[in-house]
Amino acid sequence: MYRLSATDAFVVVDPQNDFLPGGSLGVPDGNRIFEPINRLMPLFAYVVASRDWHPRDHSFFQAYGGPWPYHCLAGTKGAEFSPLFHASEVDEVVSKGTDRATDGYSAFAGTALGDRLHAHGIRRIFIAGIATDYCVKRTALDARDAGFDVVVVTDAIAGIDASPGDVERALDLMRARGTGFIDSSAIVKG
Ligand code: VGL
Ligand code: ZN
Repeated sequence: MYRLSATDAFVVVDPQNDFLPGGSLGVPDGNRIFEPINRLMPLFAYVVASRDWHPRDHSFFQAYGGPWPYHCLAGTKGAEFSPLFHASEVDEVVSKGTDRATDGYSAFAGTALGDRLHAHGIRRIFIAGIATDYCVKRTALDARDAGFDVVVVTDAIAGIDASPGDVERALDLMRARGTGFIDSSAIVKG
């Protein structure tokens, strides 16, 4: 059981149309994350949502030799938060992958998020969102490196698993770096 306090923040990674069914990089069962995410957001004093926000000439797109189809082009419908996501609960939106050379997997790399959370007195971060094996993983690892305690909400994440086992390996790596895991039902308001 985790009892929340003012030093806890909730970081929701990339709840965007392109990562959900119908999107260009849609995770088939992605929409199931919204019930726990929407239920948890009001319990936190500080809520962050990251968004993948790429220029069209991003070097990680297949058109430029990268691994990904076009997705989350800045300002497009695919980059918008899902209508299933209660975006009015968000205190801070962090855009990432905004320059063509950065993969943008982490909500911390090349953003002010770490400094801003430290400035807010945040010590522990709960993480949910998409995709477990990319942006959730990188965000959790960078949060650990930035000195935060990190807890991943297991029923509020969804993965791509392009190579079967990617999600399992991502969970193992996060665990090895000191990330905790919890079901949303065990998180309660302080
Ligand atoms: C992501 C692939 C490419 C993610 C972003 O949000 O996990 N995955 N860009
Ligand atoms: Zn991306």
